[in-house]
Amino acid sequence: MSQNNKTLTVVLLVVLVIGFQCPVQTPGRPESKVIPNEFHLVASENLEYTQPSIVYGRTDVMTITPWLAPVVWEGTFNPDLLDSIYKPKNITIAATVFAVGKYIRFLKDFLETAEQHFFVDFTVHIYVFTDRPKEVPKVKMAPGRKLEVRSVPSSKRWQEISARRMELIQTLIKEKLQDHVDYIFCLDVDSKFHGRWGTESLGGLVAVVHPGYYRDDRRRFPYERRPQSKAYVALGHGDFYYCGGAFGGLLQEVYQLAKTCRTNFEEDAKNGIEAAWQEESHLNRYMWINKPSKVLSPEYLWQDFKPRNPEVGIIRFSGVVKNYADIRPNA
Ligand code: UD2
Repeated sequence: MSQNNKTLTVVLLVVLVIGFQCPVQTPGRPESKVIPNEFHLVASENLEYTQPSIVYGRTDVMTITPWLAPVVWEGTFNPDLLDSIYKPKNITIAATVFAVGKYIRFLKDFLETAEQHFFVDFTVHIYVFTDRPKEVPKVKMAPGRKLEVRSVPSSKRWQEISARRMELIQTLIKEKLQDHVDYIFCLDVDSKFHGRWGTESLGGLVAVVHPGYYRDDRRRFPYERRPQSKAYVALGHGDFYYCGGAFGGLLQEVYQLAKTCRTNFEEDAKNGIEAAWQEESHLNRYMWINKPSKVLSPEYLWQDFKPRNPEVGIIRFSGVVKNYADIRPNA
């Protein structure tokens, strides 16, 4: 080996060693906020908590998926332990909610109950998308929590309002959140919080199992069944049926999801097709291929008109009963 080659080899080795020691950083983000947030779980040595059992646990429900993602139910986690792990990380959680047209009437309850139950004592930024900014209610928020209103045009079709959310979420992440938000949840406005929704829900890509179909055979799931749609899932495929009304995770993961669902939705539109349940169908196709790293049980999005099933320990977030004919711009 020539002297020049030796020098080159040494330089390459030094670069490699330094490269392995430094965490991979997203441009423009401080080092403390990089992905280790998700993987490096440091507990305090002073915290006392109930001994976890390796042999006893919930047996009435699935608590881990076949791809080894946790399924979060009441009784599967210790909230104090999780909070003590995530608190020092100083994370910021964003939430998006759309209140277009008459759906503005649901916003007050959503915001007030979020104050009581959604990531209490954490830094939370709520982004409200509406065509009626003047009607956004004033809700007192705790220190560290804030609300931002973003104007969007009204629409004559509810399907369009629901489906355009992916595009607006993608743009919000790209233009506004990249540098200061760690996790994001995208939630339906016609819902209220009734119980804790906190650090146990954090994960890379987070999906919520739909309360309406979780006991059904997957052939009965309302996936998009036409092969010409980009949301297509064939009979006999799929894992769970997930909600369009609640999903989230790390910013980068939700960005990918929103971008893919938006592109696929637009491609379908060009071909004159609208998936059975708009963005919910595209989300279900995405989550089938890109498995969520954490699955939230239907405790995280119940429906008020349904009596609580015995396996649901607590209803944390639930859709209110609504008269579609009265609130939607079209039938
Ligand atoms: C389901 C999903 C919803 C969406 C929809 C299919 C759940 C609980 N809900 O609910 O997320 O996937 O199917 O398109 O999984 N919106 C407005 N103004 C309107 C209409 C809708 O702001 O005029 C927003 C609002 O945030 C609402 C959301 O879009 O919560 C979904 O619309 P929806 O509640 O009417 O849809 P729904 O009940 O069929």
